Amino acid sequence: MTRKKVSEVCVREETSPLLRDVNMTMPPTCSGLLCLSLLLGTSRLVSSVQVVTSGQQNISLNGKWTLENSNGSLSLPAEVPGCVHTALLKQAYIQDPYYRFNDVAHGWIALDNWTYTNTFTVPSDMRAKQRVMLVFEGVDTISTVSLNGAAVGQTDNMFLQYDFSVGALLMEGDNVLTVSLASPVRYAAQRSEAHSYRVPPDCPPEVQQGQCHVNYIRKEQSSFSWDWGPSFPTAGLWKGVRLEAYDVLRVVHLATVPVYNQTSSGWSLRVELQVEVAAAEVTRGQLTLSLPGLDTRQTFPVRFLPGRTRNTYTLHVNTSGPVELWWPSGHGEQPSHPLTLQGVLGPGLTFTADTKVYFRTVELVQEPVPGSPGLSFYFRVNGKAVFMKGSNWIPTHSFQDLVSPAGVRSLLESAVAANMNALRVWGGGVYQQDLFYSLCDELGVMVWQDFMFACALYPTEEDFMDSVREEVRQQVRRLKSHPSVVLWSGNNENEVALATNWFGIPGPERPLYVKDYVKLYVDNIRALVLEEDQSRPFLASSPTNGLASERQGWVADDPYDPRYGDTHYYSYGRDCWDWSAFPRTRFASEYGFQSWPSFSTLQKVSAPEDWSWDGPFSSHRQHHAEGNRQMLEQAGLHYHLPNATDPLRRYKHTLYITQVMQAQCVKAQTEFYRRSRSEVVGGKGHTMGALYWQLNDIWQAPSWSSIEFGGKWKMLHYFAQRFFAPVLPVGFEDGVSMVMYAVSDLSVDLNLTAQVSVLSWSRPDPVCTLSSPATLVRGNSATPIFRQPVDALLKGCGNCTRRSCLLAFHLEDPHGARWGPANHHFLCSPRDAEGIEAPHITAEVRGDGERGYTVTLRSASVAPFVWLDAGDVPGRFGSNGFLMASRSREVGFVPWAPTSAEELGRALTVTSLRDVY
Ligand code: BMA
Repeated sequence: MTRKKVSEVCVREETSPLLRDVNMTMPPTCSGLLCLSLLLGTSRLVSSVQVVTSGQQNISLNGKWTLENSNGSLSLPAEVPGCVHTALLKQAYIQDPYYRFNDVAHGWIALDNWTYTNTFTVPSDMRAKQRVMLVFEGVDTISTVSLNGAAVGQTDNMFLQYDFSVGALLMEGDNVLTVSLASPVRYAAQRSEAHSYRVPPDCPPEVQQGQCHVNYIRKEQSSFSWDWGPSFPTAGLWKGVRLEAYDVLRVVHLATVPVYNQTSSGWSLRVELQVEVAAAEVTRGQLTLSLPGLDTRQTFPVRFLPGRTRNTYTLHVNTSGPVELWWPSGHGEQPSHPLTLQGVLGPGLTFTADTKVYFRTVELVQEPVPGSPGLSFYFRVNGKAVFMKGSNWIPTHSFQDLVSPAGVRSLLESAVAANMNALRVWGGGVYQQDLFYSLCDELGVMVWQDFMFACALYPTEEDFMDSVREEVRQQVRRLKSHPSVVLWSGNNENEVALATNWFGIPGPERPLYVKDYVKLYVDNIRALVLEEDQSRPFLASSPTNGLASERQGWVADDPYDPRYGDTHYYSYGRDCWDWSAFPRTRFASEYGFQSWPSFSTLQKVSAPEDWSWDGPFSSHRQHHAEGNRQMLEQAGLHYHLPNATDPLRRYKHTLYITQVMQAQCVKAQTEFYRRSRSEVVGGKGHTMGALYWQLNDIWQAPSWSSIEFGGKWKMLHYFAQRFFAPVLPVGFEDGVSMVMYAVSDLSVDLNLTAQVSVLSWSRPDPVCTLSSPATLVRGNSATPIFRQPVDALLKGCGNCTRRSCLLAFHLEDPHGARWGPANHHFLCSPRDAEGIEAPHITAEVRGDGERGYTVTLRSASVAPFVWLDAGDVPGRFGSNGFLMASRSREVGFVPWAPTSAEELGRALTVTSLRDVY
């Protein structure tokens, strides 16, 4: 066994100026990433770490509390973790907040103040401990905490864990703990009023039916409403509460960060152990770190100073053998390496920790691009350029206590099933729970992590900044062990809000706001991130020009410049089939189109009188001004709009057509970005990322999501599975020519031909077929593979015209093996197509719970956008929303809950484009 040099660094932590006599620790939900146990004691979780401290005693204060409003007219039991809304719901004081118009009807809840009370006893041996800490893993948001009538402290940031030292206040017998929560809406209004100048926006657009001044409160920004979400300004104890009593020390936090040394080609592991020592003297002992799989082990002395200290140990990894690296999904495996910590701290106090470590490097590459005036913008993982494919993640529920682990897992698995390798945790929501990041580690999902600031300017007075600084420290420490997190990003769209003056700030006042912007994101957030974690890149905003924005004082003239950084691009009015309208960007981190969720999802929160496109429910749920009109206008460019005489049928068809429009629009845009990865045209291109807006929903409403509230895939998600495939044929028209590219995210080179079938709309057999010469398609490239004038192509093929025929194509190697999914190209809008017949598709369901289910479809003619909907039967189809160009087709169905062929058959509906008019 080789012994390597180990270094130890001990840094005394400054107590946050935010709260006196209050220490802050990490939100302690265990993810299994790191499991530390101090033997012979009580187990507890410290930021993904399971800790057992000898002599330490913990009492959970989760469970039943009581809840009262300000005038005492309401008093009810309330579950912790939880919030006022869910407590009221559980006790049947209110109806389902998501039902119909209840978001507005329940608006009074957020205007009142609420007090949570818990009465508990503490054993005498626990009270006798040197220190007893009252730990709140998360308080939403503005509160005063009292124990037995004495003030303990205050909270003002939902994203912090609060630790209060309460030993002296505990009594024999009943102890009464109260948390008095102020109305978040009134608090935000007061803060805004007290501020010496306006910090816009004041209020959200009226269509969102939301609350004002959310930027003044450190709370989920979308909880005051968003353009896809309701206004539920929650209040509550949204994470766990407990007492921790100890005599010697407690572990506050443990993090591991692998560091690669380019010069020596070696790895070291930074192990950070934050401890709190109760005694007035130094606690000494020994710590052994070992990576058994990598033949690496070292013991060294430890000295923990009194108070809270952060101790860093650098373990040099023995690299005589290979270190298996963590890769993003599609680029390799995600191997973890067990790490053991063994500590001995004086007589009787020992601890062990079993954790997982993943090794990978990540860089954000911004360097000159040959033939282009700008800079590149792409992620290099383990030295390899990786095209980021994925979407943006928003809060999965308005009430965080109702977010289930199964729901999080289902969404992440759905992302990977759709060939995504990246998600951006968007800055208007919440830092996700540990489980989210652990699953991303395991699944190979790269996380672009925003800090929680979005679409607004922010105040920068001292108490606000103190709170933000603590938030950044805690969140970075909590998340930095995760290989999935590849980027810290300061905010969502706040650079562009300033640059393009969204809020109408008069010219002379602009410097004041720019100064605030730089103070918040650069002088504070960025500085802290660099101090806490240099193992991954930091970006101040999204969209941004990156280094070019920095050179312009962090606010670029045009942060949307496609030659630098990332872009967000939305255009609802322009024809989305016209790819020339899309920005040829370095990196598309947001773009998208709205659609409505399926009928089965809406039915749960609506009444029959709501089931019409023009009714009050449809406009109530639409929080994006003119959204419903825009969807149908965009759809109307290419499809006949539904015209059934039966109102319910027409309504359902309208929901369907919005999903067709959305899927096809996002497909067109994503294929453009993917095929632009290898070329620079007019100085633009070299696109290395496509993260469409947005993955998931917060409630049952129209939005940009590809997955509905509840987990059901929209048509877009099935499209994403194809348009994000590792190898993909992309077809488009360039001037007079039909062009095809082969896009490959594989590392190997391929020799491929495009196999093209010209189909007639009127019958399911190819009119003719042709193939391109074999072309070398390099790994990680987009390569032109086929080009022919459309006229010539059609002329050589029977009586085909643009209106009567369409193209289907796929990629093949010289051995006839197919690479990637089939694709197709419409030569005219389906609206104008000649010969589309009603396909009269029939469906037959076979199978059982063990083998899964198969749906056999039979069609009389070519049918575009064939949509199978299993209603309320949860699960997903093997393929959906497809072009049916054969007389029969089998489609698999994977149920997510027990069902039967009969049940699935009863629930199943099949719709295709020709069925809606
Ligand atoms: C971007 C996002 C979100 C918004 C979306 C759709 O601005 O960052 O704020 O929901 O576009 O409008």
